[in-house]
Amino acid sequence: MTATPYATMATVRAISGISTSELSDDEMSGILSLAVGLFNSEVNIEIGTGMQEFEEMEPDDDNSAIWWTKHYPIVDSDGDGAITSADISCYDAPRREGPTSIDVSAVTDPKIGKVTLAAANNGPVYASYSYSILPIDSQTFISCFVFYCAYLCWDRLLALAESVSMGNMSVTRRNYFKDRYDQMKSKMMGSMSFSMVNSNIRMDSDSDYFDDPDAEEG
Ligand SMILES: [Ca+2]
Repeated sequence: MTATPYATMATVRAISGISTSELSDDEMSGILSLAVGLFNSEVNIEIGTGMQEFEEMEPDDDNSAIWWTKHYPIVDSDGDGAITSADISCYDAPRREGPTSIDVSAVTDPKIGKVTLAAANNGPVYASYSYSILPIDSQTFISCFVFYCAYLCWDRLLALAESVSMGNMSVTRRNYFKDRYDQMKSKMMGSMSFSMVNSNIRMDSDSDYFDDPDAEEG
């Protein structure tokens, strides 16, 4: 695997400055696979991932095999590093009515909640899945994930030689990307609060609320 749902290995190498001689592609790809699951659970705990169970899906206007989730982006809920049909379950009825599973062909576009069933279906269709409250293609989200990957990769490298001694002098190497990740996460949380406030109230041109200078940034 050279790509995660959120960023490519090339991006992580470019930001972290870690070459293939320090961490091979195989080693880095193992860390990135793990990073997706860990990052999702961090986002889940600290920022907010919602879970829907047996939510009624919306039909597509043109294609009866295509159904749409009401919440999106759909996330990688089984933590295997990819968003696939394994990350959503579809049924022909709500739970209380003893539903039967409907086969899913693909999560065609997780960012907009587009799902393709294995066969045409006249509905209704119900779905259980997890989604992110944050837009997973926003620059802040992607940057946060890339810094998280860089942090994990550098942890792996520094674990081999975190402190170097020469005679009486000892030099400790520090994982700078942990700080960058924490900063970006704070920024992401700040922008989420902003969008939640923004979606719940009507803006007033006289209001100075949105000029609040300490909204985030660290
Ligand atoms: Ca998955």
